[in-house]
Amino acid sequence: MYKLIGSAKSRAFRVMWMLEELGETYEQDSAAPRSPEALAVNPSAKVPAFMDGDDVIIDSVAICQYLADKHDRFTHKAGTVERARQDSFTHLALDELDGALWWAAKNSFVLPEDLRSDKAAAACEYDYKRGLDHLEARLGDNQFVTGDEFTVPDLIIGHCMGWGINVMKWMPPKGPLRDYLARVRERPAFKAAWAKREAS
Ligand SMILES: N[C@@H](CCC(=O)N[C@@H](CS)C(=O)NCC(=O)O)C(=O)O
Repeated sequence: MYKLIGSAKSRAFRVMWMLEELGETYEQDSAAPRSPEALAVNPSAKVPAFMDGDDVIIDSVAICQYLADKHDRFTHKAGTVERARQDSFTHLALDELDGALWWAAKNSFVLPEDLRSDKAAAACEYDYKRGLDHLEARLGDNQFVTGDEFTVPDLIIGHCMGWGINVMKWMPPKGPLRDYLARVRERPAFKAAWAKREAS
């Protein structure tokens, strides 16, 4: 049995979505970030963490990629050029989207108040939108980032863009990027995970 530690309103949602894609059952402890439950499995007390039996894996992307590799779905094989291209989209999602979203969040409610900057939100929005431009250029006419197949970075990008729209009100431009996001979020597994999030 898999166990996910972290609430649906955190990056644990990415893992919930991946588990729905795979049709795997799991137990969930909706532990908050920095809670004693999170600290028990992760020295930084960040969530999500994930347990496969007695083994603990930390970090949403590491967990999603682990599950994709283990079940041989939603990923290209390690050691192929396709996988390198796939991983490069995962890093685009982390560097250019998650990074900007997280720095804005840190300056809004995570960092101690005296270390927050008023200009951070505007700088992060600027940087995030550059990231979207790069994504749009690299996506081209593809259905999903690596072609016709949905892979791990589509899930991470889909989560980040949802966070951008719902929390920060950073809208993607109309056209290919919005169509891409709609395609990613139309997936039954996304909808099932979202329903669990809303019920939580
Ligand atoms: N790269 C990590 C980031 C984990 C992370 O920062 N999670 C947030 C909640 S979404 C957290 O636990 N924050 C608490 C903190 O920063 O102290 C991942 O993707 O899992």
